[in-house]
Amino acid sequence: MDSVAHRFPAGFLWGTATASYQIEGAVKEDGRGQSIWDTFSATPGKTAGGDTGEVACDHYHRMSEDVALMKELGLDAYRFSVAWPRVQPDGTGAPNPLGLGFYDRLVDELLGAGIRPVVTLYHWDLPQALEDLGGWQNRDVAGWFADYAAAVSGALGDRVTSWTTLNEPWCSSMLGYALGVHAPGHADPAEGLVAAHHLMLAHGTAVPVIREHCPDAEVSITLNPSQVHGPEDPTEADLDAVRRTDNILNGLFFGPLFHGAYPEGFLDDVAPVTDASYIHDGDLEVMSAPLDNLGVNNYFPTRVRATPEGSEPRGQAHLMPGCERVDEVPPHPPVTAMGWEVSPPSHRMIIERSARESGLPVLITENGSAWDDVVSEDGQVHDPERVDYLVGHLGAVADAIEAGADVRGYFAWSLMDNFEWAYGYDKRFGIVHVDYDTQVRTVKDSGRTYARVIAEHRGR
Ligand code: IFM
Repeated sequence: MDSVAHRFPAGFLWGTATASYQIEGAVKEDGRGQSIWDTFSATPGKTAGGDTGEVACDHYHRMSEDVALMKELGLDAYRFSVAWPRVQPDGTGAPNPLGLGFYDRLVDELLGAGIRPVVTLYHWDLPQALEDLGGWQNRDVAGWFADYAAAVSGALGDRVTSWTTLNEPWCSSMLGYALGVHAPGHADPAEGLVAAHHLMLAHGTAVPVIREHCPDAEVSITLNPSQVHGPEDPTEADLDAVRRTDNILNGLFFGPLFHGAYPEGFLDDVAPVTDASYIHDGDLEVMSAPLDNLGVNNYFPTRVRATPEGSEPRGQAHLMPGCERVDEVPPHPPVTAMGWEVSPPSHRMIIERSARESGLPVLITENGSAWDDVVSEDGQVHDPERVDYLVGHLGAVADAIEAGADVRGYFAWSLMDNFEWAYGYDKRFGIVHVDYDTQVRTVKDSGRTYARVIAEHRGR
Protein backbone atom coordinates (compact mmCIF):
# COMPACT_ATOMS: atom_id res chain seq x y z
CA MET A 1 0.00 0.00 0.00
CA ASP A 2 2.80 2.42 0.87
CA SER A 3 4.26 2.03 -2.56
CA VAL A 4 0.89 2.61 -4.27
CA ALA A 5 0.51 6.12 -2.83
CA HIS A 6 3.98 7.10 -3.94
CA ARG A 7 3.41 5.98 -7.52
CA PHE A 8 1.01 8.86 -8.23
CA PRO A 9 2.14 12.27 -9.49
CA ALA A 10 1.88 15.41 -7.40
CA GLY A 11 -1.49 17.08 -7.80
CA PHE A 12 -3.28 13.78 -8.44
CA LEU A 13 -6.91 14.20 -7.35
CA TRP A 14 -8.35 11.79 -4.79
CA GLY A 15 -12.12 11.63 -4.53
CA THR A 16 -15.23 9.58 -4.06
CA ALA A 17 -18.40 9.56 -6.15
CA THR A 18 -22.15 9.22 -5.62
CA ALA A 19 -25.32 9.95 -7.61
CA SER A 20 -28.45 11.85 -6.69
CA TYR A 21 -31.09 9.12 -6.88
CA GLN A 22 -28.82 6.60 -5.16
CA ILE A 23 -28.29 8.63 -1.98
CA GLU A 24 -30.56 11.66 -1.61
CA GLY A 25 -34.00 10.30 -0.68
CA ALA A 26 -36.49 13.15 -0.05
CA VAL A 27 -38.10 12.43 -3.38
CA LYS A 28 -41.16 14.54 -2.69
CA GLU A 29 -39.51 17.44 -0.93
CA ASP A 30 -39.07 21.06 -1.93
CA GLY A 31 -40.99 20.70 -5.16
CA ARG A 32 -38.95 17.85 -6.68
CA GLY A 33 -40.77 16.28 -9.62
CA GLN A 34 -40.99 12.57 -10.36
CA SER A 35 -38.11 10.84 -12.14
CA ILE A 36 -38.12 7.73 -14.31
CA TRP A 37 -36.44 5.87 -11.45
CA ASP A 38 -39.29 6.73 -9.06
CA THR A 39 -41.68 5.22 -11.59
CA PHE A 40 -39.52 2.22 -12.47
CA SER A 41 -38.66 1.25 -8.89
CA ALA A 42 -42.33 1.53 -7.86
CA THR A 43 -43.23 -0.97 -10.58
CA PRO A 44 -43.52 -4.49 -9.10
CA GLY A 45 -40.67 -6.81 -10.04
CA LYS A 46 -38.27 -4.16 -11.34
CA THR A 47 -35.92 -3.89 -8.34
CA ALA A 48 -34.71 -6.43 -5.77
CA GLY A 49 -37.16 -6.53 -2.89
CA GLY A 50 -39.16 -3.68 -4.44
CA ASP A 51 -36.55 -1.24 -3.12
CA THR A 52 -36.81 2.42 -4.16
CA GLY A 53 -34.76 5.58 -3.66
CA GLU A 54 -37.48 7.17 -1.53
CA VAL A 55 -35.26 7.40 1.55
CA ALA A 56 -31.93 5.96 0.34
CA CYS A 57 -29.13 7.42 2.54
CA ASP A 58 -31.25 10.41 3.49
CA HIS A 59 -28.38 12.51 2.21
CA TYR A 60 -30.76 15.38 1.43
CA HIS A 61 -31.12 15.90 5.19
CA ARG A 62 -27.67 14.71 6.25
CA MET A 63 -25.57 16.53 3.70
CA SER A 64 -23.44 18.47 6.22
CA GLU A 65 -22.65 15.32 8.19
CA ASP A 66 -21.68 13.57 4.95
CA VAL A 67 -19.37 16.39 3.88
CA ALA A 68 -17.75 16.27 7.34
CA LEU A 69 -17.12 12.56 6.75
CA MET A 70 -15.46 13.34 3.42
CA LYS A 71 -13.22 15.84 5.17
CA GLU A 72 -12.31 13.22 7.77
CA LEU A 73 -11.28 10.86 4.94
CA GLY A 74 -9.07 13.61 3.53
CA LEU A 75 -10.73 13.78 0.10
CA ASP A 76 -9.61 16.37 -2.43
CA ALA A 77 -12.77 16.12 -4.50
CA TYR A 78 -16.35 14.86 -4.42
CA ARG A 79 -18.21 13.83 -7.55
CA PHE A 80 -21.98 14.10 -7.20
CA SER A 81 -24.88 14.43 -9.61
CA VAL A 82 -27.69 16.94 -9.76
CA ALA A 83 -31.24 15.58 -9.92
CA TRP A 84 -32.85 17.13 -12.99
CA PRO A 85 -36.37 16.79 -11.47
CA ARG A 86 -35.30 18.84 -8.44
CA VAL A 87 -34.20 21.68 -10.71
CA GLN A 88 -36.98 21.43 -13.30
CA PRO A 89 -39.75 19.29 -11.81
CA ASP A 90 -41.36 18.74 -15.22
CA GLY A 91 -38.09 18.75 -17.12
CA THR A 92 -38.47 22.17 -18.77
CA GLY A 93 -39.27 25.72 -17.74
CA ALA A 94 -38.29 27.97 -14.88
CA PRO A 95 -35.84 26.41 -12.40
CA ASN A 96 -37.13 25.53 -8.94
CA PRO A 97 -35.11 27.69 -6.50
CA LEU A 98 -35.56 25.22 -3.64
CA GLY A 99 -34.16 22.37 -5.71
CA LEU A 100 -31.19 24.41 -6.88
CA GLY A 101 -30.77 25.65 -3.31
CA PHE A 102 -29.81 22.18 -2.11
CA TYR A 103 -26.90 21.97 -4.56
CA ASP A 104 -25.95 25.55 -3.82
CA ARG A 105 -25.57 24.67 -0.14
CA LEU A 106 -23.74 21.44 -0.95
CA VAL A 107 -21.20 23.30 -3.10
CA ASP A 108 -20.60 25.87 -0.35
CA GLU A 109 -20.26 23.15 2.28
CA LEU A 110 -17.72 21.30 0.13
CA LEU A 111 -15.67 24.39 -0.62
CA GLY A 112 -15.74 25.28 3.06
CA ALA A 113 -14.26 21.85 3.79
CA GLY A 114 -11.56 22.31 1.14
CA ILE A 115 -13.15 19.73 -1.19
CA ARG A 116 -13.54 20.36 -4.93
CA PRO A 117 -17.07 19.78 -6.26
CA VAL A 118 -17.15 17.73 -9.47
CA VAL A 119 -20.67 18.00 -10.85
CA THR A 120 -22.43 15.51 -13.12
CA LEU A 121 -25.57 16.90 -14.72
CA TYR A 122 -27.23 13.61 -15.57
CA HIS A 123 -26.88 10.34 -13.68
CA TRP A 124 -30.03 8.61 -14.95
CA ASP A 125 -32.89 10.38 -13.13
CA LEU A 126 -34.73 11.84 -16.13
CA PRO A 127 -37.89 13.78 -15.21
CA GLN A 128 -40.84 11.45 -15.80
CA ALA A 129 -42.66 14.27 -17.61
CA LEU A 130 -39.96 14.13 -20.30
CA GLU A 131 -40.16 10.35 -20.56
CA ASP A 132 -43.90 10.83 -21.13
CA LEU A 133 -42.87 12.85 -24.21
CA GLY A 134 -40.59 10.04 -25.42
CA GLY A 135 -37.58 10.69 -23.17
CA TRP A 136 -34.28 9.88 -24.86
CA GLN A 137 -36.23 8.73 -27.95
CA ASN A 138 -37.34 12.30 -28.60
CA ARG A 139 -34.77 14.42 -30.45
CA ASP A 140 -36.02 17.50 -28.57
CA VAL A 141 -34.28 16.10 -25.49
CA ALA A 142 -31.06 17.75 -26.72
CA GLY A 143 -32.60 21.20 -26.28
CA TRP A 144 -34.27 20.29 -23.00
CA PHE A 145 -30.95 19.06 -21.63
CA ALA A 146 -29.10 22.18 -22.79
CA ASP A 147 -31.68 24.40 -21.02
CA TYR A 148 -31.28 22.34 -17.86
CA ALA A 149 -27.47 22.60 -18.18
CA ALA A 150 -27.85 26.39 -18.49
CA ALA A 151 -29.95 26.54 -15.31
CA VAL A 152 -27.46 24.52 -13.24
CA SER A 153 -24.24 25.97 -14.63
CA GLY A 154 -25.75 29.45 -14.32
CA ALA A 155 -26.50 28.86 -10.63
CA LEU A 156 -23.31 27.04 -9.59
CA GLY A 157 -20.79 28.09 -12.22
CA ASP A 158 -19.32 30.87 -10.09
CA ARG A 159 -17.91 28.15 -7.79
CA VAL A 160 -17.90 24.85 -9.71
CA THR A 161 -15.04 24.42 -12.17
CA SER A 162 -15.46 20.71 -13.04
CA TRP A 163 -18.51 19.73 -15.08
CA THR A 164 -19.59 16.41 -16.55
CA THR A 165 -22.59 16.25 -18.85
CA LEU A 166 -23.63 12.58 -18.70
CA ASN A 167 -22.78 9.58 -16.61
CA GLU A 168 -22.45 6.31 -18.57
CA PRO A 169 -24.68 6.93 -21.58
CA TRP A 170 -24.22 3.23 -22.45
CA CYS A 171 -26.29 2.34 -19.35
CA SER A 172 -28.96 4.97 -20.03
CA SER A 173 -29.36 3.75 -23.61
CA MET A 174 -28.70 0.00 -23.57
CA LEU A 175 -29.84 -0.96 -20.06
CA GLY A 176 -32.74 1.49 -20.18
CA TYR A 177 -34.05 1.07 -23.72
CA ALA A 178 -32.58 -2.13 -25.23
CA LEU A 179 -32.36 -4.59 -22.31
CA GLY A 180 -35.12 -3.10 -20.16
CA VAL A 181 -33.36 -3.67 -16.83
CA HIS A 182 -33.03 0.04 -15.98
CA ALA A 183 -35.60 2.83 -16.19
CA PRO A 184 -37.61 3.39 -18.30
CA GLY A 185 -37.55 -0.38 -18.89
CA HIS A 186 -37.98 -0.62 -22.65
CA ALA A 187 -36.62 -3.70 -24.41
CA ASP A 188 -36.04 -2.72 -28.03
CA PRO A 189 -32.56 -2.74 -29.61
CA ALA A 190 -33.45 0.04 -32.07
CA GLU A 191 -34.57 2.28 -29.20
CA GLY A 192 -31.21 1.65 -27.53
CA LEU A 193 -29.41 3.10 -30.56
CA VAL A 194 -31.73 6.10 -30.83
CA ALA A 195 -31.25 6.82 -27.12
CA ALA A 196 -27.45 6.59 -27.44
CA HIS A 197 -27.52 9.02 -30.38
CA HIS A 198 -29.75 11.53 -28.60
CA LEU A 199 -27.70 11.27 -25.40
CA MET A 200 -24.56 12.22 -27.32
CA LEU A 201 -26.45 14.95 -29.16
CA ALA A 202 -27.68 16.34 -25.82
CA HIS A 203 -24.13 16.19 -24.46
CA GLY A 204 -22.70 18.04 -27.46
CA THR A 205 -25.46 20.64 -27.36
CA ALA A 206 -24.86 21.30 -23.65
CA VAL A 207 -21.05 21.62 -23.81
CA PRO A 208 -20.98 25.17 -25.30
CA VAL A 209 -23.80 26.21 -22.96
CA ILE A 210 -21.76 25.20 -19.93
CA ARG A 211 -18.69 26.94 -21.34
CA GLU A 212 -20.73 30.11 -21.83
CA HIS A 213 -21.68 30.15 -18.14
CA CYS A 214 -18.28 29.00 -16.83
CA PRO A 215 -15.59 29.97 -19.34
CA ASP A 216 -12.75 28.71 -17.13
CA ALA A 217 -14.31 25.38 -16.20
CA GLU A 218 -13.24 21.89 -17.32
CA VAL A 219 -16.02 20.14 -19.22
CA SER A 220 -16.19 16.39 -19.71
CA ILE A 221 -18.36 13.32 -20.17
CA THR A 222 -18.11 10.07 -18.21
CA LEU A 223 -18.21 6.78 -20.14
CA ASN A 224 -18.07 3.21 -18.87
CA PRO A 225 -15.83 1.45 -21.36
CA SER A 226 -15.01 -2.20 -20.77
CA GLN A 227 -12.08 -4.27 -22.02
CA VAL A 228 -13.52 -7.06 -24.19
CA HIS A 229 -11.76 -10.43 -24.14
CA GLY A 230 -12.43 -13.31 -26.55
CA PRO A 231 -11.41 -16.96 -26.21
CA GLU A 232 -7.68 -17.70 -26.03
CA ASP A 233 -7.71 -19.51 -29.35
CA PRO A 234 -10.42 -17.60 -31.23
CA THR A 235 -12.16 -18.60 -34.46
CA GLU A 236 -13.02 -15.97 -37.09
CA ALA A 237 -16.54 -15.94 -35.67
CA ASP A 238 -15.18 -15.31 -32.14
CA LEU A 239 -13.11 -12.38 -33.40
CA ASP A 240 -16.21 -10.95 -35.04
CA ALA A 241 -18.14 -11.36 -31.76
CA VAL A 242 -15.38 -9.45 -29.94
CA ARG A 243 -15.43 -6.70 -32.59
CA ARG A 244 -19.21 -6.31 -32.40
CA THR A 245 -19.21 -6.29 -28.59
CA ASP A 246 -16.39 -3.79 -28.48
CA ASN A 247 -18.32 -1.55 -30.87
CA ILE A 248 -21.52 -1.56 -28.84
CA LEU A 249 -19.74 -1.12 -25.49
CA ASN A 250 -16.96 1.25 -26.49
CA GLY A 251 -16.88 2.33 -30.15
CA LEU A 252 -20.51 3.50 -30.09
CA PHE A 253 -19.32 6.36 -27.85
CA PHE A 254 -15.60 6.75 -28.63
CA GLY A 255 -16.45 7.07 -32.34
CA PRO A 256 -18.97 9.95 -32.39
CA LEU A 257 -17.44 11.77 -29.40
CA PHE A 258 -13.77 11.64 -30.40
CA HIS A 259 -13.56 10.68 -34.06
CA GLY A 260 -16.67 12.40 -35.45
CA ALA A 261 -18.05 9.12 -36.86
CA TYR A 262 -19.66 5.84 -35.83
CA PRO A 263 -17.11 2.98 -35.90
CA GLU A 264 -16.37 1.40 -39.26
CA GLY A 265 -18.91 -1.29 -40.08
CA PHE A 266 -21.11 -0.46 -37.10
CA LEU A 267 -24.07 0.94 -39.02
CA ASP A 268 -23.98 -2.14 -41.31
CA ASP A 269 -23.97 -4.45 -38.29
CA VAL A 270 -27.07 -2.76 -36.84
CA ALA A 271 -28.86 -2.33 -40.19
CA PRO A 272 -31.19 -5.29 -39.42
CA VAL A 273 -32.74 -3.30 -36.55
CA THR A 274 -32.60 0.31 -37.77
CA ASP A 275 -32.35 2.43 -40.91
CA ALA A 276 -30.37 5.02 -38.90
CA SER A 277 -32.77 7.80 -39.90
CA TYR A 278 -32.27 9.31 -36.44
CA ILE A 279 -28.78 10.44 -37.57
CA HIS A 280 -29.17 13.92 -39.09
CA ASP A 281 -26.63 15.95 -41.02
CA GLY A 282 -24.40 17.87 -38.64
CA ASP A 283 -25.13 15.70 -35.58
CA LEU A 284 -21.64 14.25 -35.42
CA GLU A 285 -20.05 17.70 -35.39
CA VAL A 286 -22.27 18.67 -32.46
CA MET A 287 -21.47 15.46 -30.57
CA SER A 288 -17.72 15.82 -30.98
CA ALA A 289 -17.57 19.22 -29.24
CA PRO A 290 -14.06 19.59 -27.75
CA LEU A 291 -13.71 18.48 -24.13
CA ASP A 292 -11.12 19.07 -21.42
CA ASN A 293 -10.95 15.57 -20.01
CA LEU A 294 -12.68 12.19 -20.14
CA GLY A 295 -14.26 10.47 -17.15
CA VAL A 296 -13.80 6.70 -17.14
CA ASN A 297 -15.90 4.43 -14.96
CA ASN A 298 -14.63 0.88 -15.01
CA TYR A 299 -15.24 -2.11 -12.75
CA PHE A 300 -14.71 -5.32 -14.74
CA PRO A 301 -13.86 -6.72 -18.18
CA THR A 302 -16.29 -8.40 -20.59
CA ARG A 303 -15.77 -11.92 -21.94
CA VAL A 304 -17.55 -13.13 -25.08
CA ARG A 305 -17.42 -15.67 -27.88
CA ALA A 306 -19.52 -16.40 -30.97
CA THR A 307 -22.72 -18.33 -30.27
CA PRO A 308 -22.05 -21.84 -31.61
CA GLU A 309 -24.10 -22.87 -34.69
CA GLY A 310 -27.42 -24.36 -33.68
CA SER A 311 -27.27 -23.02 -30.08
CA GLU A 312 -29.32 -20.36 -28.35
CA PRO A 313 -27.24 -17.32 -27.28
CA ARG A 314 -26.02 -17.34 -23.68
CA GLY A 315 -26.37 -14.32 -21.37
CA GLN A 316 -27.74 -10.88 -22.24
CA ALA A 317 -25.21 -9.61 -24.77
CA HIS A 318 -27.27 -10.86 -27.73
CA LEU A 319 -30.02 -8.37 -26.78
CA MET A 320 -27.77 -5.53 -27.87
CA PRO A 321 -28.00 -4.34 -31.47
CA GLY A 322 -25.45 -5.98 -33.76
CA CYS A 323 -24.63 -8.65 -31.15
CA GLU A 324 -27.38 -11.15 -31.94
CA ARG A 325 -24.91 -14.09 -32.16
CA VAL A 326 -22.72 -13.13 -29.20
CA ASP A 327 -22.46 -15.39 -26.13
CA GLU A 328 -21.46 -14.08 -22.75
CA VAL A 329 -18.66 -16.18 -21.27
CA PRO A 330 -18.52 -16.68 -17.48
CA PRO A 331 -16.10 -14.33 -15.70
CA HIS A 332 -12.76 -15.65 -14.55
CA PRO A 333 -12.49 -15.86 -10.74
CA PRO A 334 -12.29 -14.03 -8.41
CA VAL A 335 -15.63 -12.28 -8.72
CA THR A 336 -17.33 -9.67 -6.52
CA ALA A 337 -20.79 -9.92 -4.94
CA MET A 338 -22.11 -8.57 -8.27
CA GLY A 339 -20.52 -11.55 -10.04
CA TRP A 340 -18.10 -9.13 -11.72
CA GLU A 341 -14.59 -10.34 -12.57
CA VAL A 342 -11.78 -8.69 -10.61
CA SER A 343 -9.08 -7.84 -13.14
CA PRO A 344 -6.67 -4.95 -12.51
CA PRO A 345 -4.82 -5.72 -15.81
CA SER A 346 -8.08 -5.19 -17.76
CA HIS A 347 -8.60 -1.94 -15.82
CA ARG A 348 -5.19 -0.74 -16.96
CA MET A 349 -5.89 -1.74 -20.58
CA ILE A 350 -9.15 0.17 -20.79
CA ILE A 351 -7.62 3.25 -19.16
CA GLU A 352 -4.83 3.26 -21.74
CA ARG A 353 -7.32 2.71 -24.56
CA SER A 354 -9.56 5.55 -23.30
CA ALA A 355 -6.61 7.94 -23.13
CA ARG A 356 -5.54 6.95 -26.67
CA GLU A 357 -9.00 7.18 -28.23
CA SER A 358 -9.91 10.49 -26.62
CA GLY A 359 -6.49 12.15 -26.72
CA LEU A 360 -7.53 13.74 -23.41
CA PRO A 361 -6.45 13.62 -19.79
CA VAL A 362 -8.47 10.92 -18.03
CA LEU A 363 -10.11 10.89 -14.62
CA ILE A 364 -11.18 7.55 -13.17
CA THR A 365 -14.57 8.85 -12.12
CA GLU A 366 -15.73 5.51 -10.67
CA ASN A 367 -14.14 2.25 -9.64
CA GLY A 368 -15.04 -0.02 -6.75
CA SER A 369 -16.59 -3.30 -5.70
CA ALA A 370 -19.56 -4.77 -3.85
CA TRP A 371 -19.11 -7.40 -1.16
CA ASP A 372 -21.40 -8.93 1.46
CA ASP A 373 -20.32 -6.65 4.29
CA VAL A 374 -21.28 -7.18 7.90
CA VAL A 375 -20.86 -5.01 10.96
CA SER A 376 -18.66 -7.08 13.29
CA GLU A 377 -19.00 -7.40 17.04
CA ASP A 378 -16.32 -4.74 17.42
CA GLY A 379 -18.66 -2.33 15.61
CA GLN A 380 -16.33 -2.19 12.58
CA VAL A 381 -16.78 -3.33 9.00
CA HIS A 382 -13.83 -5.49 7.97
CA ASP A 383 -13.86 -5.73 4.18
CA PRO A 384 -10.53 -7.27 3.13
CA GLU A 385 -11.79 -8.08 -0.38
CA ARG A 386 -12.65 -4.42 -1.04
CA VAL A 387 -9.25 -3.37 0.36
CA ASP A 388 -7.54 -5.79 -2.05
CA TYR A 389 -9.68 -4.62 -4.96
CA LEU A 390 -8.93 -0.98 -4.17
CA VAL A 391 -5.19 -1.44 -3.81
CA GLY A 392 -5.04 -3.71 -6.89
CA HIS A 393 -6.92 -1.23 -9.06
CA LEU A 394 -4.91 1.73 -7.81
CA GLY A 395 -1.84 -0.25 -8.82
CA ALA A 396 -3.33 -0.67 -12.30
CA VAL A 397 -3.95 3.08 -12.54
CA ALA A 398 -0.35 3.71 -11.50
CA ASP A 399 0.84 1.18 -14.13
CA ALA A 400 -1.15 3.07 -16.79
CA ILE A 401 0.37 6.38 -15.70
CA GLU A 402 3.87 4.91 -15.75
CA ALA A 403 3.16 3.63 -19.28
CA GLY A 404 2.35 7.19 -20.38
CA ALA A 405 -1.42 7.62 -19.85
CA ASP A 406 -2.32 11.07 -18.52
CA VAL A 407 -4.55 10.10 -15.58
CA ARG A 408 -5.33 13.01 -13.29
CA GLY A 409 -7.54 11.55 -10.58
CA TYR A 410 -9.37 8.60 -9.03
CA PHE A 411 -12.86 8.59 -7.49
CA ALA A 412 -13.76 5.57 -5.40
CA TRP A 413 -17.28 4.28 -5.98
CA SER A 414 -18.79 4.89 -3.66
CA LEU A 415 -18.50 7.25 -0.72
CA MET A 416 -21.17 5.19 1.01
CA ASP A 417 -23.46 2.20 0.46
CA ASN A 418 -26.48 3.26 -1.55
CA PHE A 419 -29.38 2.30 -3.81
CA GLU A 420 -27.77 0.05 -6.42
CA TRP A 421 -30.49 0.49 -9.07
CA ALA A 422 -32.20 -2.80 -9.98
CA TYR A 423 -30.25 -4.53 -7.17
CA GLY A 424 -31.80 -2.23 -4.58
CA TYR A 425 -29.95 -2.09 -1.25
CA ASP A 426 -28.65 -5.67 -1.49
CA LYS A 427 -25.34 -4.68 -3.01
CA ARG A 428 -22.99 -2.52 -0.98
CA PHE A 429 -20.29 -0.56 -2.83
CA GLY A 430 -19.46 2.01 -0.13
CA ILE A 431 -16.14 2.61 1.58
CA VAL A 432 -18.48 3.80 4.33
CA HIS A 433 -21.20 1.45 5.61
CA VAL A 434 -24.77 2.72 5.93
CA ASP A 435 -27.22 1.16 8.38
CA TYR A 436 -30.46 1.82 6.51
CA ASP A 437 -32.56 1.52 9.70
CA THR A 438 -30.66 4.11 11.69
CA GLN A 439 -28.75 5.93 8.90
CA VAL A 440 -25.58 5.51 10.98
CA ARG A 441 -22.44 5.74 8.84
CA THR A 442 -19.40 3.57 9.71
CA VAL A 443 -16.12 3.95 7.87
CA LYS A 444 -15.10 0.49 6.60
CA ASP A 445 -11.52 -0.82 6.64
CA SER A 446 -11.40 0.06 2.92
CA GLY A 447 -12.33 3.67 3.78
CA ARG A 448 -9.47 3.81 6.29
CA THR A 449 -7.12 2.29 3.73
CA TYR A 450 -8.15 4.89 1.15
CA ALA A 451 -7.69 7.69 3.69
CA ARG A 452 -4.18 6.36 4.44
CA VAL A 453 -3.26 6.24 0.75
CA ILE A 454 -4.40 9.85 0.35
CA ALA A 455 -2.51 10.98 3.43
CA GLU A 456 0.65 9.18 2.34
CA HIS A 457 0.44 10.70 -1.11
CA ARG A 458 0.02 14.13 0.36
CA GLY A 459 2.98 13.63 2.68
CA ARG A 460 5.32 12.79 -0.21
O1 IFM B 1 -23.94 2.29 -8.87
C1 IFM B 1 -23.45 2.37 -10.17
C2 IFM B 1 -23.36 3.82 -10.61
O2 IFM B 1 -24.56 4.48 -10.52
C3 IFM B 1 -22.90 3.89 -12.05
N1 IFM B 1 -21.71 3.12 -12.25
C4 IFM B 1 -21.68 1.76 -11.75
C5 IFM B 1 -22.08 1.75 -10.29
C6 IFM B 1 -22.04 0.31 -9.74
O3 IFM B 1 -22.93 -0.49 -10.45
